[in-house]
Amino acid sequence: MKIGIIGLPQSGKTTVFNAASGKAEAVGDYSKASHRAIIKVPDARLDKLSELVQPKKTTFAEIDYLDIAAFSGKGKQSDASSMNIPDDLRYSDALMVVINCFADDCTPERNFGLFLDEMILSDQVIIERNIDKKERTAKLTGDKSMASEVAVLRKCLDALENEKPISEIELNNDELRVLKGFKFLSQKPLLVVLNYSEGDIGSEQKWLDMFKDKEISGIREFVSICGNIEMEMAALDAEDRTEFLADLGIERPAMEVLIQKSYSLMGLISYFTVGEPDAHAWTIKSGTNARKGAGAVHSDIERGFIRAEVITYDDFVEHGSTPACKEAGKYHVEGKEYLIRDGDIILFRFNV
Ligand SMILES: Nc1nc2c(ncn2[C@@H]2O[C@H](COP(=O)(O)OP(=O)(O)OP(=O)(O)O)[C@@H](O)[C@H]2O)c(=O)[nH]1
Ligand SMILES: [Mg+2]
Repeated sequence: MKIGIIGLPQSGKTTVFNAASGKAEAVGDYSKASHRAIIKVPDARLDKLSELVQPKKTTFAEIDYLDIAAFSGKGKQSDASSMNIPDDLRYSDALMVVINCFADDCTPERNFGLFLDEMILSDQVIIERNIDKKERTAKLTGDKSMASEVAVLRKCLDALENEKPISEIELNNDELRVLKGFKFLSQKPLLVVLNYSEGDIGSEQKWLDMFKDKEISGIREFVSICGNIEMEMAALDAEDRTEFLADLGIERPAMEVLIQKSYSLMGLISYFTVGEPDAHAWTIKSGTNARKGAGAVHSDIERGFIRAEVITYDDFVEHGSTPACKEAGKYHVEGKEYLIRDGDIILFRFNV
């Protein structure tokens, strides 16, 4: 899963990137440098399965964090064509936007508005260009599908012109298919990180309250962290980290909070495959059926899907192994329409 960390200059993007990844990139140097880190998603269930099965290898889910300086903060005055939006950002599954809530003279609501404006503007420029092109082609060729694509783009353009991101438009599956290739920024789920100062530890709720009415479940969610402290803590090992944060009155490290929030924002769950060579966590959207979910492991398994053999996590831990679960009648054979649940342990049978 790819998450792009973005925001206005000097909002603390690299600080939050360090807090999320445990890296130690330079902050406060106005360099606007981009960074990348692939982190493992901690999962106590996979630790436990690995302990029981003793596989050769244990593979955790991964998050690919990209820290990218893409926005100017000039809002509508900026020239969108000069906006530097790297492809990496367009290919992100979600965006984490960092808002400065730490400076004495910070203006979080205004900055959030500026950021939304730029995101909307960048999509608007792409849509306008494409509508022109597609309309001309549709006229020349009489291509009906092209004309319906134009209609979908117009629907989006209307919303954008009214300052509404694409993520907030109701779109059916056909319409979503038309938009897929464009990788619009304002269509991506947004995790807004309110980056507050050390002095606000304990009273950080005020920042969340400030944005309470802007939260849209599954589309745009908010979380508050103290970037500076979390960055220092992320450099420690896990045990010391939890202890130090508890002393400060911070319940869970940002590293964990950001992962958990990203999963819930995108409606993601994990299932596991366990075997002698490898115990492996796979990430899928909640509500995915067994056949489609098998595609996380390999497209061949999805294509040649025969059945899924499923054990729940609790049953596996209780009985300790696949044969023991079979004996206890805790081994379920499911068809392609079975909806995978969080924590399922699955063996796919397939034929290609
Ligand atoms: N007090 C305080 N300062 C912070 C916090 N987070 C970031 N800063 C400061 O804000 C400045 C910018 O931080 P960076 O993380 O470099 O910001 P950035 O968004 O990556 O900056 P650019 O990449 O140049 O756009 C630094 O001087 C940080 O120390 C925080 O939680 N508390
Ligand atoms: Mg930076």
